[in-house]
Amino acid sequence: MKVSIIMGSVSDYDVMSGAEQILSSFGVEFEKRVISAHRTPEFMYEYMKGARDRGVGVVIAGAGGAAHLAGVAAGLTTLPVIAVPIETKALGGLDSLLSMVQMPSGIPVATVAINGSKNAAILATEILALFNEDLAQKLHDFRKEQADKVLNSKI
Ligand code: RP5
Repeated sequence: MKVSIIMGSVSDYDVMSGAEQILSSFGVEFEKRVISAHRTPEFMYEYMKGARDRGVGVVIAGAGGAAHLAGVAAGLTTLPVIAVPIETKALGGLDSLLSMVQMPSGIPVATVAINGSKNAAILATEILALFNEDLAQKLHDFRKEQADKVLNSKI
C-alpha cells in the first residue's frame, strides 16, 4: 500500500517535502500531487474516488489558507486522512489548524501540528505497519534511535 501526499498549492511543498523525506527513509511508496478543493474541484473528486484502486492506504493533506482540502478529501473516501495545517502569513497557521481539527462528527480528519508534515508521515507509516512486519520493525528502530539520543545526551 502507498501513501498519497496532497497539498493545496506548490507553495505548500517546502513544508510537505518533510513528509516525503520521512516516507522515503522508511521505504514507503507514495504519490504526490498539488490539488485544490476550490480551484480544481472536479479533479479533486476524481483523484480521491480513484485513490483506493490506485493502492493508496493513507492520505496526507497539507493546506494553509484554504484548509478545507483535508475535510473535502475525507468526505470523498473512507481511507484515513491526516491533515497538516500549513503556517499562513496572516494568522500564523492557527486558522488552518482550527479548520482542520474541528471537523464535525462523522467525517474524521487526524490533524497534526502546524507544519507537522514529518509526524503526519510517521503516523501514516504506523497505520501501514499494522499489516507490515518489516515496517513495524523500522518504526521500532526509529524509536530506539531517538531514545538512545536522549540517553546519550551530554550537557
Ligand atoms: C491554500 O492557500 C494552499 O494550501 C496554500 O497553503 C495557500 C496559499 O496558496 P497560494 O496562494 O500560494 O497558491 O489553498
